[in-house]
Amino acid sequence: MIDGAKRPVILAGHGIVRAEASALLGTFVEKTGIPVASTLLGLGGFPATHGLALGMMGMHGEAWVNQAIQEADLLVALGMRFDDRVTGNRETYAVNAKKIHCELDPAEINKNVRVDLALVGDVKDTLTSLLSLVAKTDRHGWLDRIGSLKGDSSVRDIQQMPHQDRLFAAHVMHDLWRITEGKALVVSDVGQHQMWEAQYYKHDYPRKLITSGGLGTMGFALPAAIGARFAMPDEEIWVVVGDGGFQMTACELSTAAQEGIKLNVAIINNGYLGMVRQWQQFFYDGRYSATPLRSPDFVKLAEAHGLTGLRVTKRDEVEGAVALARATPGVVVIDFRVEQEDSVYPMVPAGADLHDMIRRPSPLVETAADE
Ligand SMILES: Cc1ncc(C[n+]2csc(CCOP(=O)(O)OP(=O)(O)O)c2C)c(N)n1
Repeated sequence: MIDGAKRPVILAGHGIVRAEASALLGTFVEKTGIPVASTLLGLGGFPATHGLALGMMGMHGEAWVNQAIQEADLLVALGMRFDDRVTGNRETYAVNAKKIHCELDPAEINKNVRVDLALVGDVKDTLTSLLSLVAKTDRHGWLDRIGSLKGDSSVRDIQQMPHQDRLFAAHVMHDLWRITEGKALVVSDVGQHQMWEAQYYKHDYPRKLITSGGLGTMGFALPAAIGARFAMPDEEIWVVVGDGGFQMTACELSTAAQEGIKLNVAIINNGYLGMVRQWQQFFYDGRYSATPLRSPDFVKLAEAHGLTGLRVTKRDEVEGAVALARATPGVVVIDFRVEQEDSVYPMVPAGADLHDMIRRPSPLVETAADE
């Protein structure tokens, strides 16, 4: 099936990371020439900057990734479970593709999506066996096709925006990735900031992203990062968290202060329970019910714990604040005051066909809160 496919896509999930199968996946991809789409929890399982890395799939995946999946004639699913954030409408999901599901848990087979072939077992063992069987293949035509899709839909890239006096969350994540050279361990919470992190912090290494996936537990990031610090004393660790989620476990600043540990906390402060606000904007005629959010002064809150607090309101302040945070011992909390009503694009509405994406309006300024 793999050798005969004309338009194959690998779907790499958390199983790749958990099975320590990243290097093996790299070898498999080099041999078969098959491009790789990742789930949220699969990020870093295959290097994001590799030429055959497509990016994240699903609800907030890149448009071209979802289009490639819909055009594929074969999906090779590795340690992932076809959850609803990945498939959208299951009736119209990748209908042209045969599906091979390599998965440890037999209960996942045919649970969400019917597959043509199931290989149950540790994905590392499965890949090892497959590697000697598959042929080295040139897939230029298919890769060119995906490249042309990418050309169509990369308009959502906001990095080139002229507004230096304003701050978009995407700017913060991009700059954080650039300044830390993609090497930090990022612990993200749940919401828009989690998706922007996934889109703009390019993870080239496994186990460098810790995030609450299926359970989506707000308040996860700060305590999880404290745990990560004890497990990884020498890593550079960044918490990426919304103003809502941060307030759910902000008391753990005391724990971090008491233990005297080093952490950097990037609060993506948009003054809303942003992901819910976005759904209210898109699907409930902009009725913002219980999503506007009042927060304490996060700089003073950090200082009240004897920690360092910084505030950033413009893009040209990001670099200096990140550098200061990296150089300062103890916990540093940065209150990034980002655009309040920005949304995560593209978005496949829940249960919709992967083609039915909501894209970033153009020109971009239409989305700004103060326009
Ligand atoms: C404990 C908990 N309560 C509620 C939710 C539902 N929920 C998902 S995202 C979100 C909003 C998150 O807001 P914020 O932390 O400010 O982050 P933003 O989306 O603005 O980046 C909510 C309420 C959840 N995932 N977890």
